Amino acid sequence: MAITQEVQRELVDYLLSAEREKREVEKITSRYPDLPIEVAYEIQQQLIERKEQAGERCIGLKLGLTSRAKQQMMGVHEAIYGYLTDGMLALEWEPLSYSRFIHPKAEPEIAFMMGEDLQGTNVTAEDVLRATKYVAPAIEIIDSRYENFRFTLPDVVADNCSSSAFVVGSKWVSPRDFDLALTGVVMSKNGIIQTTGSGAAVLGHPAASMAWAVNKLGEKGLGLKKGQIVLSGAITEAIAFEPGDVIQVTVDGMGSVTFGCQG
Ligand code: OOG
Ligand code: MG
Repeated sequence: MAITQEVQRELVDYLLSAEREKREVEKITSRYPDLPIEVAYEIQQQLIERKEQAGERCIGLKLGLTSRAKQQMMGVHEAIYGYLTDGMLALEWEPLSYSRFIHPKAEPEIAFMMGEDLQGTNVTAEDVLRATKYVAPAIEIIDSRYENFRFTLPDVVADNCSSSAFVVGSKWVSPRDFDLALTGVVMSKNGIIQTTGSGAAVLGHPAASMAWAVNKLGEKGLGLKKGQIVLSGAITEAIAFEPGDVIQVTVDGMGSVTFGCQG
């Protein structure tokens, strides 16, 4: 079935209403099995524009499925990117209400804050590090709008890569003080360690993962802007949580970031 502009608009409405009404929906490739990945990125773009029209502001980018653990968990074999808005930014000292989610999961990430604009199609990890002002530990909360978190690559791209919320630690440090590939990461729930990993899990180095995304954006004439935040991709698999749980991510040399979930 052809994916006309009208169908794209319908799919954006379908995903936005699932998010608003906090219910999971059937993945869109069940109806449109041949949805091309390029069209999925167009749907994602329209979805973000709709959020902007509703008053949200785009504040950065997120990478997804950059680690083998995540690719295996989700049954896909390619990285993806989506957008972060101010409506997704959660604060460490403010408990997150479970009622805003469908079936959320937390994952440990390293956040980058851009010190300069960065755009191009031959951008390297070194270029990314030069353009980065700070890095910090982060927790991304993903909440796919699809039933049981089951999707193909075009589905998850259209759904803005399951983006829902994120928390960034308050200690920001220079990326030049670390070898981010070797930096160890530990995620715990209620004080019990759940997953461990190191930055190398993310396409060899979190900055390499960012370079991949910048080059993808570059092909479309887009790039990162100074002051934007980028989540460089989950370093381990994601874990589910419930009201009453406290999730903490500690990154070697960068301290911790924590959030608590309430009912
Ligand atoms: C897709 C989003 C993945 C990451 O860091 O790998 C992601 C999903 O797993 O639902 O944000
Ligand atoms: Mg993520």
